[in-house]
Amino acid sequence: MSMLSITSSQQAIDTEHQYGAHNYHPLPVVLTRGEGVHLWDVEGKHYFDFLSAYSAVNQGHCHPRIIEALIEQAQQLTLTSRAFYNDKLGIAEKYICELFGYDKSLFMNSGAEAVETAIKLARKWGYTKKGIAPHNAEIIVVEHNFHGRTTGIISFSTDPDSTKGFGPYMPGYKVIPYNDINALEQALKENPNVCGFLVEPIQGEAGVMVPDQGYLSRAHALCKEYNVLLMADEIQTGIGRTGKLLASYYDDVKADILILGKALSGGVLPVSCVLANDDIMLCIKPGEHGSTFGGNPMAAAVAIAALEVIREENLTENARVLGEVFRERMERLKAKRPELVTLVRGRGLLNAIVINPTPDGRTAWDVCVRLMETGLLAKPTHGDIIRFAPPLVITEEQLHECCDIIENVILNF
Ligand code: IF1
Repeated sequence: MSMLSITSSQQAIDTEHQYGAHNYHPLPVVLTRGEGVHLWDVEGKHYFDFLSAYSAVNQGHCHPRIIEALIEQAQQLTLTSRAFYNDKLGIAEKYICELFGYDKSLFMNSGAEAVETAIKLARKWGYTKKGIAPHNAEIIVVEHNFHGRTTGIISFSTDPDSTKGFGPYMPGYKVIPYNDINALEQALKENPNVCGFLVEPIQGEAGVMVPDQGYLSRAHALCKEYNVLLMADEIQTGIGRTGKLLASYYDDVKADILILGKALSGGVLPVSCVLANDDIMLCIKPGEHGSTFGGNPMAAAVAIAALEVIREENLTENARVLGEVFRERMERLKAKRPELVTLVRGRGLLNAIVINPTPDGRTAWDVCVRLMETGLLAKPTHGDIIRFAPPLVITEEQLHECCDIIENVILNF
């Protein structure tokens, strides 16, 4: 069997169309190389990456420190399974526990796996520590949540595209409005079987929905009052993306269960992690949870390097400062085309603009196609929202160059 070689973008698109599931509708661009904020397609055309693989590439594409850690470990030991110890996992566990201030960590692979782990952990804690009757634990979630795509997680999604046709659904969830502290209090008051409140500190997929200042801290206070675990899904908002190491820190909140993924590996391989203190984490006993690749030595080595890069290159602070610059530029652009750009919102370098469809029916998708044609890659979410999330290594000069591209497209749209 001869190895196919891709020599044109169209050939790649056609090959994927024939042999790949049609579970995505990508922008028609075929990337072959990435470095920092830069991407190049098969024909050699350059793009600025303004999606960062949904905030998995905070450290920039192919960061040399992370790639070096990957290569070095890959030539030594890649996988032992957890049937045995390896000499890297303990180092990564200690590093991440001390960085985020928890007693224990549990490494998994995908973000969804980490969310499922957190759900099992909260339920286990509910039964063994809170005394909830078996099989009666409830977890409160919010409207427009996105926590992954397993059948368990979509059971509490409010997005028909994520749920329809995939039933039956897992019971044990209560959906309330986001950013509505009264709704949370009501849900906690009326149900003694609640073990957890699972929430994104800023909703990414919903369109970078930033809650009121104090929402998360008041939610945490209510969770404490009703003996319920606050479970922060920081898979997209964490690791410097929003201008603080965790978006929870905007409210000075330290969640009872912290869920990380994506940039935990700098986009090099799937690494996720759940953090909690002993009274929660030790509710899961040996043999009760795990995965083949979870906590493998390569993931451990890459995770340490990915977190060190965030700290040593001050990427969180860069995200905070340049996020202000970006939103200021977008607000000025909105003032020039208020009928097209109706809203700008975000924190750090997780931002979004809302695009009003034009009278002739052109939408955010068409804006993103124009951006692609002019060398910047971003993708719309939910039809009218364009998320802008460049790697946190972006310089102010590059940011202004990208804002010029966005401005040029919008003003001529
Ligand atoms: C896709 C969305 C973003 C996440 C949060 C858990 C997960 C994600 C807050 C699950 C993953 C990814 C999934 C990816 C696109 C992207 C996404 F559009 F799907 F919703 F970012 F907003 N919690 N988000 O954002 O992590 O299992 O994917 O590692 O499904 O196309 P995962």
